[in-house]
Amino acid sequence: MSTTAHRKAAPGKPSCVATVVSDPFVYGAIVMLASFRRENPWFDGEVVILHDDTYSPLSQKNRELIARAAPNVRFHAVDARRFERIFRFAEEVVHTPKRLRAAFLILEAFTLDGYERVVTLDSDMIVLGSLQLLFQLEHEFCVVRAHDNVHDLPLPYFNTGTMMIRGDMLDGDMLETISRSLEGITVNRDHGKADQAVLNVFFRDREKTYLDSRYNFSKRLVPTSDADVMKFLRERDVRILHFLGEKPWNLKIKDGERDYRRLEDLWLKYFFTVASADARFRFARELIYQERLLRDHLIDTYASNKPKKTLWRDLEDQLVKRIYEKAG
Ligand SMILES: [Mn+2]
Repeated sequence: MSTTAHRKAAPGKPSCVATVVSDPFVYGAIVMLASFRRENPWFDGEVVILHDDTYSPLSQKNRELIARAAPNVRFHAVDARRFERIFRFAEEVVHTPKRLRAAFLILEAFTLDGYERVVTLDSDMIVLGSLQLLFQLEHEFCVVRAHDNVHDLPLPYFNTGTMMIRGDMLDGDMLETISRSLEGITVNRDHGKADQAVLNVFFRDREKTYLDSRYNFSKRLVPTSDADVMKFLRERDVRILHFLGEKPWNLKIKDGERDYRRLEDLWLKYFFTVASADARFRFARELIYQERLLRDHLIDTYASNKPKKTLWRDLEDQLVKRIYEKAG
């Protein structure tokens, strides 16, 4: 038995929660971390915040806000050079746009072998109940299947919003292992984009255990007709609500989704209950900034008769550019 393997088997190694946070996701992270803490007061492990100055920058101010939502927090800067081959695969084979590179940083969670297990959660989630099960299961890799909400059918791939990683799947060399496994691979099925595509390819022939959908419940599965969304979620014992697609802390610029206002109200209510005065102030300023950007673009578009599609693209570009500018 190698020393690494021996260290792995040693009892008493702690568990952690890991998540990727960049500046635009800080409001989401505050809600996710505060709700996790509220529903899981028994958890005394660390929260590992994965970030990177190039692809997922996190300002000092935002780190302070996060530390307030999760006291036992550790900021872990990722070495993005180790992701080069994964980026290349994603961009050339599954055609993931470059701007989604931040999403890949969650793969770093597989390398955190100083822990007995790592539970990863997206920062666009609200934790609504106990996640104790995720800290008890003895499998090596657990995820929730993606769901086709149009046909109400489970899909043949998983969503990476909630993952439980332990045993052999938790290894300092996992980025190398994943990179190597992608060489020469072609993809003939849609697994989604970014980290999700990469992990679904990697786990194609590897063992995985599916968790009940309550541990990663898509907002798209909540009917808009239901008057009381909280009642709907409670009846299904939903433990994690996932805001896939458009985020509740962003103004809706695309209008491309159905109306999730009631679910977003839930998120807003949560945010204003748990966030510090400082975070609430910054959030208000952020909304004003977005509003102004949207207004200026609307005026510009209608004055010049640009198509609506151009408006969305310009707005997205500008928001993304702002994220990168902050890094420099
Ligand atoms: Mn997500």
